[in-house]
Amino acid sequence: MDKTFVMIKPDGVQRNLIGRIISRFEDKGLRVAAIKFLRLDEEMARKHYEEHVEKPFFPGLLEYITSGPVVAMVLEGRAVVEEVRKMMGATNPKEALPGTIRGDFGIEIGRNIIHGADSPESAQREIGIYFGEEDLVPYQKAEECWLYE
Ligand code: D4T
Repeated sequence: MDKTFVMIKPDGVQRNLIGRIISRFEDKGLRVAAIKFLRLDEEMARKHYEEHVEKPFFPGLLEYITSGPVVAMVLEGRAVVEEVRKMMGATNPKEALPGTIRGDFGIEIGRNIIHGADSPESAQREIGIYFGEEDLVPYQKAEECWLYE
């Protein structure tokens, strides 16, 4: 099964969206393979956003992402990277369509509620930042024969 990395950001936690966001993924038929509640320190945030450290928005992003606890998780499913990106909506909630997580719950880019890996390669890298091999629990759900042909 394909894997992706997803994080409910500090605003998602503060705004009581953990349950509703995870429910959307469960409703879609995606499987939680690992989950962790934690607060990022500066070192982790720099590692996570290594491609953005030189960008002008990075100081604000760093302050935001370390400002409170987050929920980090690994989700599994067929083409899960792409499916989760569709469900999250555009990076800027202003442009995200209704029906997407950012479109339904967010207003500004600096408070965009959720992160999801943008490719299988990024997913693998990001999973490695937050989880060890032993944290990923392999299992099957009974409903899978009704989700996949
Ligand atoms: P993340 O990585 O948070 O899922 O967002 P995306 O993958 O959808 O978007 P991204 O990597 O381009 O941006 C990372 C992160 O930086 C914030 N950001 C981005 C910002 O505050 N201002 C900006 O102008 C941009 C481009 C939002 C997401």
